[in-house]
Amino acid sequence: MKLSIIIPYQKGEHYLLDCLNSVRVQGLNPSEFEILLIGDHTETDMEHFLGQFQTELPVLYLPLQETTGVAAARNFGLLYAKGEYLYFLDSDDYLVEGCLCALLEKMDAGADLASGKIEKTWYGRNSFLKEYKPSSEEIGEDTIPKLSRTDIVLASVLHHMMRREHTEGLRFEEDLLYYSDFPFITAVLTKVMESAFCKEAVYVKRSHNDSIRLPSLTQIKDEKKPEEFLKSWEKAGLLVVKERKEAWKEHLCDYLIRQFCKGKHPEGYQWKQETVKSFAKALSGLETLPLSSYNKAEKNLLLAFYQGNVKKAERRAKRIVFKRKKRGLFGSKMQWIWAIYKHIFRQCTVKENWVLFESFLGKNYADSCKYIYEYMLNDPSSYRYRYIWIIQDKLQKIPGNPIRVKPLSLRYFYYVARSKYWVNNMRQPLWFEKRPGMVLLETWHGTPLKKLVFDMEEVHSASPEYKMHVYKQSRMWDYLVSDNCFSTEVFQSAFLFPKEKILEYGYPRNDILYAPDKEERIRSIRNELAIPTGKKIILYAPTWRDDEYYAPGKYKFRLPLDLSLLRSHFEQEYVILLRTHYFIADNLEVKEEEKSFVFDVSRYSDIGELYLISDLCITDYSSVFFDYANLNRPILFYVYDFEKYRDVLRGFYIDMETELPGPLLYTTGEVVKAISQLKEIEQDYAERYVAFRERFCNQDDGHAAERIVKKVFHQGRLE
Ligand code: C2G
Repeated sequence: MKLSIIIPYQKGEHYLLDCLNSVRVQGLNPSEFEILLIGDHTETDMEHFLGQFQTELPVLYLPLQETTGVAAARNFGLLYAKGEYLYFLDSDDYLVEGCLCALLEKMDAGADLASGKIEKTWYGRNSFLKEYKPSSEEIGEDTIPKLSRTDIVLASVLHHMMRREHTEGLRFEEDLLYYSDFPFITAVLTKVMESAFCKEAVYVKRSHNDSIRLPSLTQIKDEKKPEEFLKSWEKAGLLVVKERKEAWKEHLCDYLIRQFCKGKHPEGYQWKQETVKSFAKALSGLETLPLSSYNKAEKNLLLAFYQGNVKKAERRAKRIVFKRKKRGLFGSKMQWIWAIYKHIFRQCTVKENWVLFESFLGKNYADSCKYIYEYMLNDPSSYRYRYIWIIQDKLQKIPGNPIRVKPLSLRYFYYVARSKYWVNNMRQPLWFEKRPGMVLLETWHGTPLKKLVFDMEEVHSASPEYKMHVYKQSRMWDYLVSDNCFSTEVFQSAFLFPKEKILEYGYPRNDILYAPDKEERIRSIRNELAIPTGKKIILYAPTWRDDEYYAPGKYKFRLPLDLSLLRSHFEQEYVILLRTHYFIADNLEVKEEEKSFVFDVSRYSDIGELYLISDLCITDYSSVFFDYANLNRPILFYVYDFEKYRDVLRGFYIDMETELPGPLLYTTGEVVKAISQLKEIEQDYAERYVAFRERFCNQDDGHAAERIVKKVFHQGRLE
C-alpha cells in the first residue's frame, strides 16, 4: 500500500461529499491507497452516506469510541494506516485534480516530504473549480518557496505528504483542541532530509460560511485559545531544529501581535493577566528576538515582553490600538460621530413614544414601513407617538411632517440611540446594539422565492459572512412580518427564527392594492410620471445578481432586454417602465429616440404604486410577483439566466417551472411573442394563477397595517 489518507470527520455532509469526490478524481489506483475516515461521534448515517462511493473509493470508516477531537481522530487514523506515505486531509476541504499524483511523484523520486499550494475559498468544489485558474506562478519550474512568517505550512499538518516511518512513535497532542498539529509536524520536520514543493499540487482550504451551526476550529471563540497556542508552541519548540528556529519564534511573535493588538477583544474575549504573563515569560526565555520583520511599534511591544515587563507591554499594545483608532478619529468625521453616539446619545434615556421608520436603507419612502406609518398617522389611538423617518432624499414628500434624518448623520445616531421602536424592512446595521426596552419590528421585504441565509449552501454575494451577520441581527427582532404561511415556514429555517415572533398578518405594503380609492390614485400616479393618456403600461422589475457587484450593497446591472425590438412591436399600445432593484448602483441609459416608450422609474420611491398603474408585469426571480399577483393581472418571467441563478447563485423554494402564474421566457423574442398573445397566456395560466393566489396572497386584504399596529403598538391587543 502506497498511500494512507487520514480524514477526521464530525459534521457537514455536503463538505465531506466534496472532499471525497475530490479524492475520487485524483486518478489514483484504488489498490495503491486507502482512505481512513475517522468519525468523531458524528450524527451522519455513515453506512448510507458511504454507499455512494463504496465501489470507487477504498474507504475504511473508523468511529472513535471514547476519545474526541481532531487530534484523537488523526491518532486513531495513524494506528490503522498501512501506507508507505501519509497524507492528512480535512473533511471540509478538498483537492484540485492531479494534486495527489503530483505529490506522489515527488515522494517516489526520493523526497521525505512533499508539499504544494494552499488556496483559500468560501465555496464548494463545483463553484470553486468553475472559476479556478492556476496563476502564472503555478506554471513552470517548482522551486521551494521561502516559508513566509504567516505561512500555514509551518503550523499545520495539512497538505504535506510524508513518509509513515517518520511519524513512528509520534502522536497529535490530544489535550490540545485547536493547535494540536504544530508539535506533530515540527517533529516530522526534524526527520526530513529532503523536502519537495510542487506548484500544481493544490489543496483547497474552505472557510465556513455558516459559523453559527458549523463553525471551523478557527471560527470558534474560546478563552482557552491563547493558552493553548502557547502550550503547542512550547511543545513544538522542544523539537525544532536549528534552521527552523527563527520561523518558530516568528510564529509566537506573530500570534502575539495579531491577537494582543486587536484591542480589548482578541478573538472576541478578554486576555487574562495570567495569559499575558505566560506569553511574556515565553518571549523572555528566547535567546534573541526575530525583530527584523516587524515595524517600530511592534518591535517595542515585543521588546517589552522580552524584558518581562508586562505592564509596559500592555501600555505599548494599547498605544498601537489607540494610534490606529486615532488615525480614524482625526481623519474622519464618522469616528467623532461614533464616539458621541456611544458616550453621549446611548447614555440618554430611551424615549417610549418615538418610532423610527426606515425602508430600503433610507433610499425609499415605501414598502410596509410606509403603510404602517400612514396607518398610524390616521389612527386616533396612535396619537401619542412621535415619528422619525430615516430618508436620504431631502425632496422626498412624506405626509404628517415627521422628523427626518439622513442615514449615518449625527441626528440619525441620536434617534437610533433613543427611539424605543424601529420599524425596518431590511436588517438593522451590524454595529447596532439593542438597548433594554427597545422593540424592533422587522417587516422584511418580500415573500422568498430565492433561498435565504441558512437555507443557502453557498453565499455568492459580496459578504461571505452573511449567515453569521444575519443570525446576529435577527436575534434582536421582536416581530417579523410574514405575508403567508409559506413565508412563515421559510423564515423559521432561513433565519433560525422562532415561530412565536412571526406575525403572519399579510403585507402592509399590499394594502394599497386593495385601497378603495384605487382609481383616483392610478390617475394621480400616471400624471406624476407623465404617462401618455391611453397607453397601457408594462412594468419590468428584475432583481439583482449576487455575483455581479462593485462592493457590498453596490451591484452591477446590464439591461438584458432588447428595447428597440420591444419598441418596434408595441410602441403604439404600450409604454415600458424600467425599474432596477435598490441594490443596483449602475444608472440605466435610455436613448433619446426611446424616451417616448421607455421610462426609467428606478428612483421612484414606492414600487407598490407602480404595480397599481401597470397592466402587465415582467420580472425574474424578484419577490415582486408575489405582491403583483394580488392584482390578478398577467405576469411574465424573463429568466435569461435561469439555470445559473437556480443551480449556482441561489436555488429556489418553489419550482419555477411548474408553480408560477405565468410563463418562463428566455429571450426578448419570446417576451415579444408572449406580450402579443397575452389573452391566450392568461387563459393557459388561469388555474395556476388561482392556486398561486390562494397560497401566497390569502392574507392580503387591505388591512395588514391595521393588524400589525394593533398588535405591536396597542399593548398587544388584537381586536
Ligand atoms: N424591488 C423593487 N424593484 C425591483 C426589484 C425589487 O422595488 N426591481 C423591491 C420589491 O418591493 C421587492 C423587494 O424590493 O419585493 C425585494 O426585492 P427582491 O428582488 O425580491 O430581492 P431581495 O432584495 O434579494 O429580497 O424574501 C425576499 C428576499 O429577501 C428577496
